[in-house]
Amino acid sequence: DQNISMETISCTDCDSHQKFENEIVASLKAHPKHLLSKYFYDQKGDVLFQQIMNMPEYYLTDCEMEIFTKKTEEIAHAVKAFDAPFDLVELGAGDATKSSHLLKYLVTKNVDFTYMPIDISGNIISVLKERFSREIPDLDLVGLNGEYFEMLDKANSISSRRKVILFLGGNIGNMEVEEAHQFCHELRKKLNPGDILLIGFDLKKDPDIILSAYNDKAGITASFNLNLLERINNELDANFDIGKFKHYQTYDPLAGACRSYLISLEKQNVMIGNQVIHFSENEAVYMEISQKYAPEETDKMALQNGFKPVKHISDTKGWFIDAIWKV
Ligand code: AVJ
Repeated sequence: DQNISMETISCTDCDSHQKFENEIVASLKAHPKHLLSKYFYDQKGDVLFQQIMNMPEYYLTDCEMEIFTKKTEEIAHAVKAFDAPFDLVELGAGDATKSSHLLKYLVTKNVDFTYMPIDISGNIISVLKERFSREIPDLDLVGLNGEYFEMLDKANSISSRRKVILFLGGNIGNMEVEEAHQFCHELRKKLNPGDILLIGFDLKKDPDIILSAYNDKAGITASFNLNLLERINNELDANFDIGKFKHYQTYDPLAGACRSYLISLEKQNVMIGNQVIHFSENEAVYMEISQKYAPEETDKMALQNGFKPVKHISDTKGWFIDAIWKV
């Protein structure tokens, strides 16, 4: 990589084949069987997720896109972008379509900042760097390829500037509520007074609207879930027959929990390397939670974990909020 203002730092073991294998085998030997949704994002998974974001049913991206396009200036002021030079760290940046609006705005306003996208997918980081080197050539960018906290430590070690953290897309929804609290607590410990978190929450709403977003007619979400079995076949010498599993989605309006499963259509054995995993007929593999929140619940989450909730920036439908939390 020639461009020093666009380097990428990779973690030591995020691409570790061994860690992937250990976690996959352990989660399929656990009771109940489950898989970790962070592993959805290989090259094909990245493409499928982009297709999900483009589906008419998947309102989350549209809502947050509306916030980032129509309320760019409000966001910039809320994160105190004009006060002093800072690092803009994005957790799970993906293709950064939403944040690109903020980035372009800040570059246009000559704000002194470094954009530090963190993503577990090395593939998406290189896609992003390639695109931004053309679209926002004046952007100072350091790609961080790895898991959130390890890479946040990296970000703190290479720069002591004030941090503004972006955690968009309702990514926090991929944690159980208890885990999300734990996550915010850990995140708070890595931040300093003056730092700001902008965190996206998908809100509780008409259950039919939520369920359709994860149970699309075209079956893209199904392919997205099934793709992890293909990834395991490709990377771990496994022999899942993808046709012998179906995607099953639920939404519990009381808990706000939207969950996906893969159901084994028959009694079967699957090999992963030399390990046998037995599935009974109709056995479920729990894949992912997409947790929905009430606005008050997000304020409580902030307060209980050492943040001060400052404001909610919402779309016009009131379906999604980007919450501003101060340290
Ligand atoms: C990446 C967590 C925002 O849970 O809505 C979309 C992932 N999974 N469809 C979500 C996802 C199935 C998505 N997030």
